[in-house]
Amino acid sequence: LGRFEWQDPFRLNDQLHEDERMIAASAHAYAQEKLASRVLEAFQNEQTDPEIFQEMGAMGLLGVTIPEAYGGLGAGYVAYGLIAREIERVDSGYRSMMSVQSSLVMYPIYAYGSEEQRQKYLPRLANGSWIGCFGLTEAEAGSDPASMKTRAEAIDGGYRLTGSKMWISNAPIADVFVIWAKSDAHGGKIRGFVLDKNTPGLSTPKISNKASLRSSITGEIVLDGVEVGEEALLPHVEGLKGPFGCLNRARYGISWGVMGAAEDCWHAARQYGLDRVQFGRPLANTQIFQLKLADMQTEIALGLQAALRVGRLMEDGAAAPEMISLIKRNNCGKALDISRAARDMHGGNGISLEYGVIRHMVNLETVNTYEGTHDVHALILGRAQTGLQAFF
Ligand code: TGC
Ligand code: FAD
Repeated sequence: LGRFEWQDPFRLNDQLHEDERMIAASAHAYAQEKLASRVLEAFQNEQTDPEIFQEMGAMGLLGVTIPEAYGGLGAGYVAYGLIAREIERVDSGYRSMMSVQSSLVMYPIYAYGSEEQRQKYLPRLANGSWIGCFGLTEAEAGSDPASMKTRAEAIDGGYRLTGSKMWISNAPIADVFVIWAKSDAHGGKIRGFVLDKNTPGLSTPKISNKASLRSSITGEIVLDGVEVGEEALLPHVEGLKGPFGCLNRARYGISWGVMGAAEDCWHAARQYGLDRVQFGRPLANTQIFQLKLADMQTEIALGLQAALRVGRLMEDGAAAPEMISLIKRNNCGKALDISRAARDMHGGNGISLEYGVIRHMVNLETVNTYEGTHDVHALILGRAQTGLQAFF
């Protein structure tokens, strides 16, 4: 008979390569030693510590799938997912900072950029001395990015960008801006541009008073006639498949990350149930409590196994975007359910930030929404199985 480990029912750990286990262990140690100690204050004060990028860079946690020649680790997508899981075990906001930098800024510069752009940006983004952000969403174009209004008009030797982006992670502290705009010079097609901070006309007001993801700074990007040279254009992609190619990677990482947050809620609820006595016995000695723990264990084990499967397919170049929609949607939804159940199982203590579960719960509301909402991913899966477009 095989052994059963309650924390790892399908023995995911045994399915990893040795180098993946080492990367996960070092991400775990960093997250528990350096991030867990500051998350409560960061969340309470809605403060993002930019030094975290340099710390993550020093640990080799940024852009791990990018080749070593550009400062990455040349690691696979499972390693990337394992890092996301360990960081989000502490807080979704910290994982957000990492995944924007890795999947939404370093990836497009690597995949769509010129050699000059790669050399200029990737090493500094990998070591965290530069912080990146990704501007796709606009106030009037969220789930429907094709309706964006931001424009790039051709000028002598380059482009003038006008428009504004909304809800952009890292924007107020960013050094590097990947901006998606409709380019008049390219028949109105969506093109990517890489902008540096301090370019005249570029400003990044902070969005305050978020009740969710408070450890990760969010802002607008206002482009008031920002003029850039030809060298700012990402030359190797056009159309929505540019930003979606990045989103595939970030959504995949999220499917691992949210399982880390869910595991933290599950483990906390289990321990709370073992420690807390009511009616003369531990809460964990009641059927309803055990039912909830069994549901959490089941969904997390299945969710991690699915993420591992898609990760291996990505490494083989065989993952379809719909697979990523399936795991992003399901793992986010299940993590949100688990965090709500864990909050309930902590009783009154569950509403205190001291216990962490309500922080995960409100964070996961954002994660369920960004990178394609739960319902938008349902429509992607519905379209794939009916052939019918139900977005409009
Ligand atoms: P549609 O007609 O479906 O596609 C247009 C073009 O894009 C291509 N494409 C993809 N390519 C690669 N990967 C994918 N996943 C792709 N999905 C679509 C497609 O092949 C087509 O190419 P071409 O060459 O034929 O033109 O486009 P649509 O306008 O009907 O899109 C519909 C929909 C709803 C699926 C899509 O717009 C969508 O996914 N909306 C959600 C928007 C979203 O995810 N926004 C995320 C913003 S970034 C963010 O949230 C970062 S948070 C980060 C953090 O803090 O962690
Ligand atoms: P809407 O698109 O207006 O959706 C509102 C509701 O309507 C949702 O329930 C949705 O599922 C539903 N809906 C929409 N269309 C349909 C339809 N056709 N049929 C049925 N229901 C539908 N964006 C970036 O570009 N870069 C970032 O770094 C970034 N970071 C973010 C950080 C945070 C904290 C947040 C909250 C958002 C971030 N986003 C970012 C934006 C995020 O991707 C969008 O919020 C998301 O795509 C949803 O868009 P929306 O908010 O405009 O909602």
